[in-house]
Amino acid sequence: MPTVLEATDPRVAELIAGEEQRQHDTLCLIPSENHVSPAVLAATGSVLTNKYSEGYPTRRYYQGNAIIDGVEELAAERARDLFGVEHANVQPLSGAPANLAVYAAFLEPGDTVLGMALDAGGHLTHGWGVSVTGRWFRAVRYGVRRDTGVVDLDEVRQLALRERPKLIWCGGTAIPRTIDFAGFAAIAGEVGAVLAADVAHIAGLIAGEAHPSPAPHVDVIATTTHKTLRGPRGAMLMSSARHAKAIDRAVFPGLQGGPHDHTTAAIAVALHEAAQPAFTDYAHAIVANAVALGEALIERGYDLVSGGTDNHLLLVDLTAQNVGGRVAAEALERAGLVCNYNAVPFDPRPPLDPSGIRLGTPALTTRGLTTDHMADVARWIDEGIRAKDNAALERVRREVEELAHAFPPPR
Ligand code: DSN
Repeated sequence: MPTVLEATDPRVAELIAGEEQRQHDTLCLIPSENHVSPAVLAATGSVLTNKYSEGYPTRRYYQGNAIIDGVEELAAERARDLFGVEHANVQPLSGAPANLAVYAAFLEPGDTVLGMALDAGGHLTHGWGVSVTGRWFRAVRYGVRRDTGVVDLDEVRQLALRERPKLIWCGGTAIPRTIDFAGFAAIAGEVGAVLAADVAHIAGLIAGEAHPSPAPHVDVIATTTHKTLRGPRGAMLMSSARHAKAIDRAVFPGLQGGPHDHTTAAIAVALHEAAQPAFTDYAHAIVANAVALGEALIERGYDLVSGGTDNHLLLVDLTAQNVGGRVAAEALERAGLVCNYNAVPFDPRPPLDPSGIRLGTPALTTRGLTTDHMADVARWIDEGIRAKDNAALERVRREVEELAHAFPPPR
């Protein structure tokens, strides 16, 4: 009996089935991806996608929103409880729009923003030149120290004192070490800047108490909901009550129209799951797996930016292997190990063919892999990168697939 999608649109049904099979057969090492639960998937695929609800609960521009109000209030309440904040806006459509809303809430075009450089581990929206955040605002960037690969708060402070930013970002997309929110807060306080923490990568670790929380230290917490938090593709902005109005007005009507209510429901489900004791175990297991994977790679001669990891992510510098990150990532994909090529700090190579790959353990951990499996994962990465021909990659792929089938994604 064909499913309704197979009967209506066999081509799309086939593409979705193909993607499901790909996820089933391979191991996802992309640190910003995960496998959601069947409950999150069910909410995402619900009739809530049919509704328009511009505005906020009890203040909508469309009738018929009593139930949607309940969904949004529940999601916001769960976010406040889980992250210990006074205000949560669950409407941002994804990470980049959420971050743009932070600018809209606190800055005027031309104001100065201080963020981590993309090629040091920051995010496009923290003021990188090709993003509107780097074109419409005066962006100043900090990086990491060449000798440690870690953010130097003295450098951040000097820059902040010199440039007097109105907004400072901490957090990013390729930061393998603990973020010192209190240290950033001291600097922001000294120069009177708004401090925003982009915790998209580590939100699940914060929820599971495997990374310190920014909540006591920062003005705004911006996060996506689909990485370590293991929810649908969406985002949230959280703050003290003092900033609630500015943030809400920036999201709607400042930047967005109607929120994606099916996503809001799925965020509520993910937050409920993240509030369970088992999620704390999950968050700590992610970190334990990343540390074990890092140690196994170091034993095999790989250089890790900053020498290791405190979180879910490893940034591997392949200079010593004399292999470009892109070639390595493509070879690993043929071996069933899906990662992304990534610049390393002070990378002499171009962004489309950088020196590194970025690895993460959230998705592996969701499948149930433990530290006992990480030596094999490191060996496969090493064999995939060193493979001389397709036959060698195929040998690795078969071993990867065997483990992947023994630990399927949740269904
Ligand atoms: N979310 C980023 C990542 O880390 O993959 C890209 O925007």
